[in-house]
Amino acid sequence: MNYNEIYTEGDYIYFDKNKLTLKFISKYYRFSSPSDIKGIVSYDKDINILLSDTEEITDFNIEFSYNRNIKNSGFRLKVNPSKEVIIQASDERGIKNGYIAFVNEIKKTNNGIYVPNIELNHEPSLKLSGVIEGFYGKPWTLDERLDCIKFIGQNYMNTYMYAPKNDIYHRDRWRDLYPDNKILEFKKILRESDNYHVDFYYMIAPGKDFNFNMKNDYIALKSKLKQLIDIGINKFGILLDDIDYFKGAGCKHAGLVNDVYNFLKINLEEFTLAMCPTEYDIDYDTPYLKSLGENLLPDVKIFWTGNETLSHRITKESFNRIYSILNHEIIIWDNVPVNDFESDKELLFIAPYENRSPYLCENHLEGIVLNPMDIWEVSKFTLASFSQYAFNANSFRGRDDFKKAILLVVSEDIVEDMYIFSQYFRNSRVSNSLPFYLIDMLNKVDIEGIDKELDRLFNAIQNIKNSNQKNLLESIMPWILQIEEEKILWQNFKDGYVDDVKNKIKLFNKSKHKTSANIVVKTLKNILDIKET
Ligand code: LTM
Repeated sequence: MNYNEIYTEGDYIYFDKNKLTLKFISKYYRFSSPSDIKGIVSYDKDINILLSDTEEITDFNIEFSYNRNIKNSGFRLKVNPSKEVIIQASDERGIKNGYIAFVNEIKKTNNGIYVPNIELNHEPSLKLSGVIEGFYGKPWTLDERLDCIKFIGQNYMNTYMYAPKNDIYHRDRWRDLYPDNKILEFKKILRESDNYHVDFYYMIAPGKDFNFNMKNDYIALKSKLKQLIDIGINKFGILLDDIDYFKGAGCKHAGLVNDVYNFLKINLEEFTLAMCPTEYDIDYDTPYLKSLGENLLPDVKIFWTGNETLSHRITKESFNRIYSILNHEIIIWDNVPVNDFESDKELLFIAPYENRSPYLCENHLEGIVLNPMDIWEVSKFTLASFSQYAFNANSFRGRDDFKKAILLVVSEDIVEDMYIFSQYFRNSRVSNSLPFYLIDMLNKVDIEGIDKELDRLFNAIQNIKNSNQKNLLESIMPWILQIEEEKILWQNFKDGYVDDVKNKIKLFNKSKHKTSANIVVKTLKNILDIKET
């Protein structure tokens, strides 16, 4: 990760062993113990944090202290030659972030452990960053959600929003209370969120059939929210996207959300409320947005997806326009890397976070959450890239930094292979669907080049298959099989079975798993002059 400020002081401190001990000194909470600061004790199993009254001689003292001036869960970290680690922050999440930064700066080798004398000062660019599970399709499993929360917390992000369109209790049957087994799942999710300093938001989408004239619907909505308040949730969202609406809806929608706001105020000491308007993907003024902005209570945050549903780019100018219309803090609901739209379902998006201005972070942006694919394992890549943006938007270069992002997801030995693989799965909604070198190869119909390229891709796939990334491999397997079919097709072409290839290629159009690059089919159609059907 790129820190705002980093100073190194000479050499590393070397330890001829593979475990470190730290003595815990807290000026943050008096009389506390390491386990009072969630997420630090378990973060690295090779580091043991002992109580301040330990008799043992430790490798370092680690001191946590409060500094009210540090923003966005940032931190100051100093490792002194006198074997003292000092971490300052203004909240516990910042303390945890500082500790993660410390561990990440340590180098472990077969010979021992090297700890740098270093000073880091950092404040993340985004106040709120993470995921909104808000796609159409099969909702994630509990395990996937827990893994996502861990991933968010361990990569300096802080928010997970629950909004799966196909959870019937979230949208179609929003009036119905959750059954016990689902409540139990929420409790587990809350516990995990707490462990990783992640804020959990529960979203409800009553808009498909909410009757604004029926008192009972207002009551049903509050009863549902009360069920969730009772298990400890205090961050909510009312989603009114993808519904039919009517003239005057802006005022009615504001009224409904305000009513929920007042209800939360009575029931909770502290809470956050966000809402997604029906017009969430434009940056020009409308009667709906004017009325919504004017009538909505000032504390309510509003979702916006950019100036399109699947925004190709999000600029500062566009953001400023929508802010001046809504006059409320905005959370960008960024529809990447989601692939639930039309034929995107056939694709995977393994691409960097791109085409978003670094200047969005200024002023009235509350934060950004990404809407992922229903395949969690594969969504990690764009999320990892986004975490670099959220951490330091000014220094972020999505494509150039993508290998580093991949390293946040897979082990070092297959980073290069995964990078090669990812070139075939660019997100065409946001960027070009092919890297330039492939565009050039296709333009020149460079058969030899394509041949070499396919070998490179196959070699990468083989290495990924041989790695121990079981969940990832399972998730991408249908696309790997498709690429293997394409390789056979290519070989048939090279062996001269032209008629056979012409027949088979039609089947490829119907395949449910495609790559954005699709180089074999594109090239063969070009060479064999096969028209699109
Ligand atoms: O984007 C929003 C606010 N709503 C829906 C999402 O649920 C859906 O996943 C995306 C992408 O298709 N489009 C939407 O309109």
